[in-house]
Amino acid sequence: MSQTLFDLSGRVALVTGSTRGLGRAMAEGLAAAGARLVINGTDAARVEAAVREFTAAGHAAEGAAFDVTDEAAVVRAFETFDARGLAVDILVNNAGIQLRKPMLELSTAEWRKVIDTNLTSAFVVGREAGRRMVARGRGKVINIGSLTSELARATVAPYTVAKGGIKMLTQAMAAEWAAHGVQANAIGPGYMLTDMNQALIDNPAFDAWVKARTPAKRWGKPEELVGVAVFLASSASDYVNGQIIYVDGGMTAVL
Ligand code: GCO
Repeated sequence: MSQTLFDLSGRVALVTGSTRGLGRAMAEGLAAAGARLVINGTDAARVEAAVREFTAAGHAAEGAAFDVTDEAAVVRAFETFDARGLAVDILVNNAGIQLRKPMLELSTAEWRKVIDTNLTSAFVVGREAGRRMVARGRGKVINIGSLTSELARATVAPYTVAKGGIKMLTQAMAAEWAAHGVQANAIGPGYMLTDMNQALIDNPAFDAWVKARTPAKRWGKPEELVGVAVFLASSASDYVNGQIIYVDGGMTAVL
């Protein structure tokens, strides 16, 4: 099997929300596989710091600080890429937030903020990247789902609905773009050791529940998403479309 299948040399990858957590780990993995990285986040200083760290590690990287929920900023960012001749070959729609509160206590504004950040943004950024990929006849979109793309958990309703939507958005992208050489797929991380989950990790009852409920009997590490991310970003997945791959220690497979 030729290594070039997984080689991302000459490809440009934009990972939204890639200054830390899962986004950072996937960005580092795509860079190690040869891709030029466009690091994104809302905090320009944090983005520049990450770019310096990638460059110091010998990776090709640049920053694009924009808020994925700000449509005008997203459109401007892609126009800037066009003006600079930067073709985004790989898009990882990773940016997201969590909000844990029972639905009966949730305001509509809170609901909308989670849906906008975790779902609508994947459509808006996906549309701008997809438009250019379709025109070029090739491209890769990787949307970040969740266990909650399949299963609900109390207190995280808008996140669950958004991640369920991510699964179907991925299939919708495949339905419309596959014929134009674009592969849209998703990754469903399980319970990963990230800042977003720190409150759960630090909660002994929740920690014990995750370790008991997960067939692998442990939390996942962000870098354990890299293999699937590189596969879905590379030629190795050229006939894979509209799929979601769970990296969850078996949690969605076993009762
Ligand atoms: C939660 C967690 C989860 C994880 C992840 C699991 O509150 O249950 O935040 O949603 O972050 O999405 O797949």
